[in-house]
Amino acid sequence: MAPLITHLYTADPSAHVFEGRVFIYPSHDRETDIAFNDNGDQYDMADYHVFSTESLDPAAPVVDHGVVLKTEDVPWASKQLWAPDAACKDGKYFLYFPARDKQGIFRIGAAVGDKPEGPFVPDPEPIRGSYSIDPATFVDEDNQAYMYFGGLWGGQLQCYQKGNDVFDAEWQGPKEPSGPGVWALGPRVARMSDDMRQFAGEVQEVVILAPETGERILADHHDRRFFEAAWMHKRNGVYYFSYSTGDTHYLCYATGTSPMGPFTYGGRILEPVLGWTTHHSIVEFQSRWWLFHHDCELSKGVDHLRSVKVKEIWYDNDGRIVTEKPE
Ligand code: FUB
Repeated sequence: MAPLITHLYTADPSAHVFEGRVFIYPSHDRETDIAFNDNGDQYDMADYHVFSTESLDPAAPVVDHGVVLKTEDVPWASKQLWAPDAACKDGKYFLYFPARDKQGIFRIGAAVGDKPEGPFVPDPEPIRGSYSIDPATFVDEDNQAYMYFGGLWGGQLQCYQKGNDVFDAEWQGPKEPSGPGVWALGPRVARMSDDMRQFAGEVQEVVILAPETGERILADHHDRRFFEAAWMHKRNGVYYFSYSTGDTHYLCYATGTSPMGPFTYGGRILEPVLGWTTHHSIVEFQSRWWLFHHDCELSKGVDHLRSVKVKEIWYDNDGRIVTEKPE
């Protein structure tokens, strides 16, 4: 299957339907001479483009709306504009993005615009109480918005085991909890304020349960534990929380009856693609469900030079997502 965008390297696609079109908010990958490591330093992105299309027919053109935000625009950011997301509420559009602050700690910023294609004006400070990476926003049917976030290793989620306000530098790098009976770290969720620019309540850990035991997924179960790339979608009243398992390279999902969780592991959405990372979004468009994701086929396997793709996904009669193979 051909990438959607070939004139740039793009990754981590967050897709939304705004104003009848599909808008894609991806990372913009670029060449770098930074040595590869398991901290992800080579993922050294410096700006965001927004893309849109009126059709997911493979022949339909995808419009590049150009640069909508860059590192220099963000007073608190130093580098590494990683996976973004966007939301619309009350006629305003919001771009959410992680970046390292001047101390090298990942925070999440909000930028505001009047149109889905931007431009977006960043707030001067990151969202208070935000940390780690990969924000994913979800506006529920009652208009309450939520932000899910977090990522292990280079994403620094493991540095907050002592609390939301305590960054434990000892845990920096490609580290995570392990050992018999140790629970996996969960992603984080917070309700958003009405103006969508701050958290409205406490940041909470999202609990993902193993269906066999009803207990939390264990840290050593790398084929199931949350690593990064949170996403939320709702179908037939069921909340689907989906994510990447990182070093085992699966996209998985878990379901629940509340946007705050708990969620019960449901299975795999996508088997491993070419490239280390896998990251996605799921959106309904014209009554069909679509998986946006990335792989490294265009760059012939260079892990940090990725390309966005889209494929249709299906659910069985019990609401289980049918596992897809990369194409
Ligand atoms: O693109 C940089 C990072 O790689 C993202 O934040 C992760 O989800 C992984 O895709």
